[in-house]
Amino acid sequence: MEKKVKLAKEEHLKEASRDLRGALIEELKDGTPSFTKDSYQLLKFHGLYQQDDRDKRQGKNKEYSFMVRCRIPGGGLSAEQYLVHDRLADTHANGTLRITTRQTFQFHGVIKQDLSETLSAINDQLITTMAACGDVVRNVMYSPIPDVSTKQEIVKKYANEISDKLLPRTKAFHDVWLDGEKVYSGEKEYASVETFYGPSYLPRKFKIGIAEAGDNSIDVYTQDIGIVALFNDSDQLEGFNLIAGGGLGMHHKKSDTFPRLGDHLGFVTEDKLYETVEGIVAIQRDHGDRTNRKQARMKYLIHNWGIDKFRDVLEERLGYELKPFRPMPDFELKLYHGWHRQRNGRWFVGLFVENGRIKNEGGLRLKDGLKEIASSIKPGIQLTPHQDIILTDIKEEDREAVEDILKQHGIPLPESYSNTVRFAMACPAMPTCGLAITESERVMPQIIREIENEVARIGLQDKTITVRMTGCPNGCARPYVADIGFVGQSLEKYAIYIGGSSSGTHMNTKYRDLVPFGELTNTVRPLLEQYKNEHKNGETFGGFWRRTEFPQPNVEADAQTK
Ligand code: SRM
Ligand code: SF4
Repeated sequence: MEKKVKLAKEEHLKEASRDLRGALIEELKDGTPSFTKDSYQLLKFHGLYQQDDRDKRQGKNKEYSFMVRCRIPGGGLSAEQYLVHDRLADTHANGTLRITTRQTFQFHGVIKQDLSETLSAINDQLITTMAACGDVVRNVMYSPIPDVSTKQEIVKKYANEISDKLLPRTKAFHDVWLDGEKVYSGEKEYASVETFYGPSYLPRKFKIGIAEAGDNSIDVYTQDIGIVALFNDSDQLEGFNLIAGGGLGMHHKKSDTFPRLGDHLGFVTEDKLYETVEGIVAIQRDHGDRTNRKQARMKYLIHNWGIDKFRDVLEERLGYELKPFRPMPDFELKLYHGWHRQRNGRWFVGLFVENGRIKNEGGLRLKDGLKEIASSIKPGIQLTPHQDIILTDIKEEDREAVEDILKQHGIPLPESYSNTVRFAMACPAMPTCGLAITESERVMPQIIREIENEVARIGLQDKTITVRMTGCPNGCARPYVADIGFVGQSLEKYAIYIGGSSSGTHMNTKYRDLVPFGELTNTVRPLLEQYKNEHKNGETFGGFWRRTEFPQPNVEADAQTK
């Protein structure tokens, strides 16, 4: 007898939702500040998370608002599109724009009544929020190298193609947010229009990124599918190496959940890229775990099957064999900060945005400065996977004006920040993220400056030591590939991970559990000192700690701090 499979409840919800409509139209108009639990799940596919300000919680009373996430493949947008985001941040959100680790914008604090206006204003700019979240292929990333070579155009072209082709076909977004008239609840039969995804979409979120060989800014090994574009010496495209099965989310107490780097799957030429990518997503669609969402990412399928079986199943589905994975140049984490000349003679300038938050605070009026540059100079805008912004296509004669506007708004060029600060990232966490256990973005400026002081005192300021913090183990700022990762574990306490690599090829390992916030710098200080004294020539901090045994904890001192 065939064993009955008990699907996760979200599977039934997706299937019954008539391609992601559910009761969204009715609930949008019901005069309440929030949506029901079922609609909350469907909203994600539309790029929305129902949140509440956790600073303002009083017992069970919550002040609801929404996080709105855009889908901007590779983070490229025009000055006009930028200005609409800038305006909406003030009129409908909390006055800030948040650049995410997947190269897009998030708004926080949008109230239910303003959702339709916000989404239609974004939509008018030919940007969607559809499929920015949910169990689908999300924002496709690519190396954000502005127009310095033909390589960039190729990477961009394929990222856009993959993003467009794997966008859900449903018109639900239009019906709910732009039209709002049609009500489907009376309809008995509904035939899904999702020819690829089907009515239940994917078992879980799915992430794809394309890197240019040698550039690991997208953390290519952490993607469900990491694609590496390979070029010959004359900058002609040879094809793509495929890496599959990366993903970082985990739970502190569930050992069957873990972060994982992708495996080398094979090489394809450009004519086969899309078909192969679609084949991989289809395997996850058909074989991914739909019974347990904690095991539903493709990384667990690949972990359980092994990459060889996965490749066999893929090749059988495709009807052709993948070529062997090709050797690649070493990866490097590139930030593209400062001024650089483009191929067309124009300039781009990469600016540091602390933890991705574009805002005005004290003397640093980043939001106003960027707005003025976007209005008067009209550069291209490129968001980066490191939560930064690059202004592109600036004419030689406009460079001075850009510099003047930056100065007038107290915006320093990235050179005036230390390596420690520039290479740090933190996720939003409190007060908006419902899953946060600890603070992250709000406390990172303090902790990173403490570490910056230590790094300078010890004499390591010329080294690149990446520090990343998250408010829970889900890994949104990719802390498990950082040299030093701080991961929220319990109230104001963090697990510390040491030994990742900015080239993305190594994960770190846990060094300490439950370190109080106030002890984070003290706990990593001896590791910085030992690295300074004992590392070999050219060895990175992460590399040193991967070959060196961690010092034993000082049990007495630890007991006093916990
Ligand atoms: Fe994330 C959930 C923020 C990149 C793994 N992530 C969330 C939510 C939506 C919380 C929730 O589900 O209620 C967070 C919203 C917080 C807020 O208030 O804004 C959130 N994730 C973010 C962003 C904004 C962090 C940032 O600092 O920029 C990033 C938005 C990316 C985007 O534009 O699409 C973000 N999240 C990531 C990454 C990094 C990446 O994709 O390169 C990861 C690790 C890679 C991966 O997916 O494995 C990541 N986020 C998660 C997970 C764990 C998934 C898992 O497999 O277990 C969750 C929780 C979940 O899905 O259940 C999550
Ligand atoms: Fe929220 Fe955790 Fe992601 Fe941080 S890592 S944004 S706390 S889900």
